[in-house]
Parts: sequence; C-alpha cells; structure tokens
Amino acid sequence: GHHVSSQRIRFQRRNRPCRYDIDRFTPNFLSIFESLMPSEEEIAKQKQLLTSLSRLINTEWPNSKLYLYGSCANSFGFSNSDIDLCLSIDDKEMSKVDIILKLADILQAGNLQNIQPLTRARVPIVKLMDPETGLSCDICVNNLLAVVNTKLLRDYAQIDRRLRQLAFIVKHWAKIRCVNETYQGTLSSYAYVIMCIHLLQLRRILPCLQEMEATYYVKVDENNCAYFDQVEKLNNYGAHNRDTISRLLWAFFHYWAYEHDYTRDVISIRTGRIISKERKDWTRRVGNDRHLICIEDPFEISHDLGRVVDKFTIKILREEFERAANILQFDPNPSITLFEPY
Ligand code: 3AT
Ligand code: MG
Repeated sequence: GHHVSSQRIRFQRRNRPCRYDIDRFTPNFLSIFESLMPSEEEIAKQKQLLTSLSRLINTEWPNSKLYLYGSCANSFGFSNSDIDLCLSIDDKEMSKVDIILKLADILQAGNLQNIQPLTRARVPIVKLMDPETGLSCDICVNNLLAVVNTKLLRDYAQIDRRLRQLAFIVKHWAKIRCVNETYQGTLSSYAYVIMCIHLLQLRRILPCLQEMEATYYVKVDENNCAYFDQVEKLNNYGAHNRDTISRLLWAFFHYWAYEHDYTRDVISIRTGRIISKERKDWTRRVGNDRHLICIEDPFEISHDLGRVVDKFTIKILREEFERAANILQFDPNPSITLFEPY
C-alpha cells in the first residue's frame, strides 16, 4: 500500500548525496542572513531599555534583578523582534500573579505604554511598549532556566559562525512556512536552534559543552546546569570541516526529511548524540505529551520540546522538511523557492 512505498522512497533517499553545485548558492544564503541581522543601533536601544526598566523596578524592589533572555540575548534574534525579559525576585510573601500585577502598576507609574498583565498564560507575563525606544517587550518572573538556556545558546554561537547562519535561515524558513507556532502545534524558535546545534554536533563542527569539564555551574530549582563555558578557547573547533551554509542547510533538511528515525530517536544536545525514546520512556503518549518528534531540553531533561506536536502537525512538519530538502536538492533557485510563503 501507500505506506510501504513511501517508506521505501524514504529509505532510498537516506544516502542520497548532495547536489554537486550546492555551493553556488552560498552568497545568496549569506545575504539573506545578513538582511535579518539586527543593527548595532537596535542592540544599543535594547540595552538602553534594559537599563531604564531595571532602574525603575529596582526603586520598588531593590533586591530584584532584570535579565534579558530569548532571541535578543541568545544571538539568534532577528531585526525588530520583541524583547524577552525575566525579573528575578525572591519574595516569599507574594505569588507570581501578585508580582505580575504589582509590576504592571510600577510600569504604569513609570510612563510605559500598552501595559497588559497576562496572569492566566502558561507563563504569566506583563507586556509593554516603551515610547522612548519604540520597543515592545514581555517580562516574566523567576524563569531562570530560560536565562541559563539563553546563555548556553549564545555560548554555542560563539564557537562557529555557521551555527548562527544556519539557525537564522531555518528560523526564517519556519516563520514563512508557518511552522513556528507552538500554540498551533509546531515548533518554537528555541527548538529549531537546538535542532541546528544537534546537526553541527553530529558533523563535529560543534563540541558538546555539557560533556566537557564544567566551568559554569548553577542550580535552578532541581536542575543542575553545568557546562564548559570558556568558549573563546574553542573557536577553532570546527575548522577541519569546511561545509558551507548551503551544504549545512541541505544536510539539516535532509536529516529531518529522510534520516531521522521518528519512531526511535531523541535528539540530545546535552549528550551530543541521539538517544533512544525507550531509554527516556518517551515511547507512548502520556497526558498531552505525544513524543512524535523528540527534542530533549538541555537542562530540563524530562522536557520534550516536541511535545506540542500532534498527529496532524507532525505530518505538516515532515512534509515541510521534505519540501525544503527537495528544493535544496533540485530547484534551480533554492534561495528563492525555499522562502515562498505557505
Ligand atoms: P523568536 O525570535 O522570538 O522567534 P526566541 O529565541 O525569542 O525566538 P522563543 O520565543 O521560542 O525564542 O522563546 C524565548 C526564550 O524562552 C527562548 C528560551 O530561552 C526560552 N524557551 C522557549 N521555549 C522554551 C521551552 N519549551 N523550554 C525552555 N525554555 C524555553
Ligand atoms: Mg522571543
């Protein structure tokens, strides 16, 4: 039947070599990457907003600290993206919701605009707009694991420039093809960056920092977060591998279209390898976690970043991976066709 023949096609494509002329497209992909990068001016504005908000919040809560996290701090942020901030505060008296509501009052008094406390969201936040810089941001409370995973991603990006190039283009593709919406059952930007790190670890372009001797250590809730963070010592790590961004993009989509074993494998940047679903007990659906595509969080290891994906969206995702793989393999203008809107 249909199932058997599509399996066979997948099997045949597993070992398909990359087209010989792929490197022709490298300048095009690099110019797309550059067009998405935020300017120095924009980065300066983000810092300015962090400073002014920290000052405002510290007058009310002197022991609090405000952190930038997410795309504007992990080095995978596009120009004009929203700013994610995390308020770290040790207050045993107040619940998270109380803190969010009080924070909204503080911001109101500080003349910020469009202030919306979202206390019923899975991660409660306050949204706001700063009229001074024109920037919008979300502030969450005590989400320190996100601050730590932001640092891990930024540290990986320092080791080899191709990670940033690859992840920018994959995120850009995912946004245009509408497969970057967790509330619709596709993957977060964070998950896509982890998938890119995994690929570069398999190709020995990136090391596995969590398997190396730890030079950075924090404990967040019950999670021990430890890894080698002196990445300036590793900036030659991937030099033996000369793959261009075009070849890596081909490899990324080819891997997710034809090589990844969706029934058995979990990708794990924590270990730098593929581990089995069996070992993690992720072989069946538990509650809402279906484990149809398994991406282990580097620190919260019981957390599958693919858990939002359901039996409908897994099909959409795999079709999109196959479309992209085939465009990179055959299309005369892959740097255009890949980004045609869905
Ligand atoms: P965009 O440029 O905004 O698309 P982003 O890097 O800000 O990308 P997200 O909006 O997906 O990424 O998430 C913001 C940060 O929140 C990134 C990461 O530090 C944290 N985060 C997101 N999803 C998870 C998750 N499932 N588990 C742990 N941390 C997460
Ligand atoms: Mg974000």
